[in-house]
Order: sequence, then C-alpha cells, then structure tokens
Amino acid sequence: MKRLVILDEFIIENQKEIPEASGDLSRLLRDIAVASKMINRDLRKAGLVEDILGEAGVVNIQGEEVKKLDQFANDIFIKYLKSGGECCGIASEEEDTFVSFHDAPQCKTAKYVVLFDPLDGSSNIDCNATVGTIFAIYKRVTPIGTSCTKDDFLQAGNKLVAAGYVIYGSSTMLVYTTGNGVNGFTLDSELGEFCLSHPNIKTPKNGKIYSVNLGGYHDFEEGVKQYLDFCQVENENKKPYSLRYIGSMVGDFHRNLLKGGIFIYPKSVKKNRGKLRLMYECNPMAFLQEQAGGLATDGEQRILDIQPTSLHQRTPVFIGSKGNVEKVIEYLK
Ligand code: AHM
Ligand code: MG
Repeated sequence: MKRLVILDEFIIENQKEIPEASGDLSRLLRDIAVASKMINRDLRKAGLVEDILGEAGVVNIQGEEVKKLDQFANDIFIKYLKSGGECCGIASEEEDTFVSFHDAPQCKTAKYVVLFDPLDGSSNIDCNATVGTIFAIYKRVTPIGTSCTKDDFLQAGNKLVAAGYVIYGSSTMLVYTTGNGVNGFTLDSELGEFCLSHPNIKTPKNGKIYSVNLGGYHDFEEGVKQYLDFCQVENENKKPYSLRYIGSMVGDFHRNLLKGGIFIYPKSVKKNRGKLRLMYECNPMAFLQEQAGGLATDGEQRILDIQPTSLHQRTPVFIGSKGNVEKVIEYLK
C-alpha cells in the first residue's frame, strides 16, 4: 500500500531542505490549512443551515455586498493567524485596510504578513458551484517588533515567500508553492487531513481551453478580441478551443493549471483596470502558475513585477500555459 503523505509532514520534510528555516513559515502554512478546514466544514452546510447563507447587508471596500460566509471565512482566517503568532498582520479583500496584530503578545516577533481573499467567487455559493480561498505570504520589510505598516504589504509579487489556494469543489484541495514547485493536497474528510495527491504539478505547455467572461467581448480592446477570435476558429488546428468559465477564479484557474489553457480577465471600456485584485488574487496565482511552468501578464508586463501602490488595486490578467500566454501577448502588441 502506498504511504499517505499528509500536509503537515510534507511541510516539515520540505523545511529540512532549507538550512536557515526556523519553522515559522511551516507553522504559518499549518495555521492556514486549519483555518481552511474550518471554512470547508461550514461551506459544506451551506443550504442546510439558514443563517450562513445570503447577504450580510454590508458593502465592502470594493462596493460589493458581503455574504455571510465571506465574513465568516474572513473572521476565521484572522483568528487563526493571530492566535498562531507567526504573522504580524494581514490584509484581506474583506477589510478596508491592513490589520496589525501588534496588540497580540504572541505576534510581537512575527516576521510574516499574509494577504488573502477568504472566499473568492462567493456569488457562486448559493448555486453550489466551486469557490476558493487564495493566500499570499511575504516577509515583512519593517523591523521585527514594531507594528507592521503598508510597506510590508505593498511588495511586488516577485518577493512572495509562499502562495496558494484552497478549492472547495467536488473535493477540497490545498495547492501551494514556496518557490520550489507546486504541490496539491486533497482533503480526506474522514481523516481530517490534507493528503498529497498532486505532487510537483506542471501545467501543459499549450492548452486548448480558454476562460473568459465573453459577455464583455464588445468592450475588450482590439488585441484581446482578435485573440479570442483566434481561440474560436483561427488557431493552429482550425478547431475552436473549448470555452470553460465558472466565474470563480480558483475553479477556473485550477482546471486550467491541470489541463492547460488560459484564464483571461482583461480591461474593458467599463472596467479600465479589469476586475481582479493584484495583491490577493493575481499575484499568488501568478506565482503558482510560473512555478508550474506557465506565465502571467497584465498584457504589458509580468504580473509578479508590478510594483503595487494600493492594497485593493485591480489589474488585467492573462494567466496560463506558456504557449497560450505568449500567443495572446503577440496579439496585444
Ligand atoms: P469576488 O472576489 O468578489 O468573488 O470576485 C472575483 C470573481 C473571480 O473569482 C472571478 O474570476 C470573477 O470574479 C468573475 O467575474 P465576472 O462575473 O465579471 O466574470
Ligand atoms: Mg475575490
């Protein structure tokens, strides 16, 4: 029988290969895994338990209605990261600005900050489609022992220490990278453990899937329209690529990572910076994609090289298999 490798064991084994590692990052990743198991537990009850579904009646900084589960997931993450003591502050899609943990004695010597989207694609919950949690981890740049500042969060993606997502789909998976390849773990709900199921994920060099909200086609810039036309007929096989779009970034990204293809959220007449957020959606996904052999660009530069100026800034994104992203870049020129 093949031996099961559980996430905690995998993290510890990997840590041994980094001589200067103190174990803080390992503990932080473990806290994220535990928080996501709690979110998973409650998500699985959505539809059964009335008071966790539906609008919470609050509008977040993005001007969107916050669902109860978004808030719940956000609270769980903050609680776990704060009590774990490995993180000196967080920034979240659901918080107007960053939250310092300087008031917590256990976090005084923490050297990491975490940015996350606690429940991405949450408009999909009430119709039982896939949603996910996305996280990004940086080392703080301000002195340890002081309260964290915006500078600790506003770092380019090329400074990421680790990033990943949890996908709550037909099964629940945690996929992460620390810059040494991408590994995926499936939650065995009876054991209550994430088990290594997708070691060393590499995305195909070229894919035949494109994922985009085609409803915006007429508002996209010319190069994007031409690339989409190419996907539909003019491609190398003269056979249309398959269009697959859930409208949940984690679900769309995960499928394309495994099968090959491209995920696009471009700028448009109505959304001149696209929709998706650089710091806790595009950067972590770009880090994962590059680690799996793919590419991510905003159309002009590598996503990971964008110097952020605000926590909630948006960016157009073209992310996926190397061949597909290179092709769209040709069209954008
Ligand atoms: P959210 O963070 O408010 O859930 O929005 C992000 C989601 C992504 O998961 C998805 O890729 C995108 O919005 C879909 O947007 P659209 O409905 O415009 O296609
Ligand atoms: Mg989101």
